[in-house]
Order: sequence, then C-alpha cells, then structure tokens
Amino acid sequence: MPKEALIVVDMQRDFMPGGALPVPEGDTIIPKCNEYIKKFKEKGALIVATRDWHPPNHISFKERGGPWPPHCVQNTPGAEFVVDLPEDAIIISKATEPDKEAYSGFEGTNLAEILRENGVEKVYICGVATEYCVKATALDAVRHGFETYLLSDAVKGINPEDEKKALEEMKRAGVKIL
Ligand code: VGL
Ligand code: ZN
Repeated sequence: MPKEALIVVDMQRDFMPGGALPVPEGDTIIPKCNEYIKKFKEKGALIVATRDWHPPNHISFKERGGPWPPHCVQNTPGAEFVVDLPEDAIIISKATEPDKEAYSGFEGTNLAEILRENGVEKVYICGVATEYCVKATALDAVRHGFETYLLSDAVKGINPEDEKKALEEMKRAGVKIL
C-alpha cells in the first residue's frame, strides 16, 4: 500500500502558453513535473493527475457570466495532458457539471476515498494554477487529514501577487512548502 501520492494538478494544454487560458510560463514546469512523476513512480507512490474537464456550456465560461474564456472542454485537444503519465496513473476529472465550478481536485470527486483506500497518508502537489486549482486542492487535502506538501519548484500561478498570497494562505493552513 503506497503511503504517498503525487497529485499533478491540471497540467493541460489550455493552461499552457498558446492555450485558451494560459498560465504565463506554465510550460516551464513541464520538465520538473515529469521528473517528479518519474521519481515518485519509482518509489512506489500513487500518481494522480487531476484535469479540468468542463462541458461546453460550463458556468465558469464568459458566455455564461463566468470569469474565464472557454477552456478544457471535455474531449478537446485543449483538455489533453502535457505531462508524461504512467499507464496506472489515476485520472480525476473535475468541474464536469454544467452549473458547478470546482477548483479543488477533491470537490465532487472520489479523490479522498481513492487516497484512503490506497493507504495514502502524505500527498505532494504540483501543477497549475497556484492560486486557483493548486491552492484549492492543497487546502482540501489538509482538511481531509492528509499530510500535505507543495512542490513549489513545480507550480505556476496566473498572477504573481495572487500566487504569493496563495502560498501564504496554504502555509497558514498547514501545507508544507518544499
Ligand atoms: C483553473 C481557472 C479556471 C485551474 C481552472 O486549473 O487553476 N483556473 N479553471
Ligand atoms: Zn476551469
């Protein structure tokens, strides 16, 4: 039973430069994420990848009054992963309901149950965007009782000031920033 899990948050084409909702320099953490995936896999950790997986009419999209341009629409190239995942990686699709936003990988998914069933006690988090889905996932991980670590050299935010605030907030909540 793996005691550790790596959670790779939303490393998808639409969040990379040239995508529908780009995280500036989001692509620069791809090699780092791939390194962590390989390293954690080698030591027997559970590899989890969350993905933003919206229906075409999602409530977070501008045409429905939301803050974002359409992005990560289910089964489109923009929703594809840009990192190398092992075949047995656990894929968690989130924000799949038209009328519900979900930034956290735990929200409306069975991620907590999967981690518990696998004996996971510690989770390590990397990915994008630091102040949205990474933060929400990390805070929920703490709430669910997991020892939570942020791989800070493998995350990227949309806005540097918001990213800084998010790191402080995570720290206050008990996330260990590595
Ligand atoms: C995200 C904005 C909208 C994220 C997802 O993955 O951080 N941000 N949808
Ligand atoms: Zn989204």
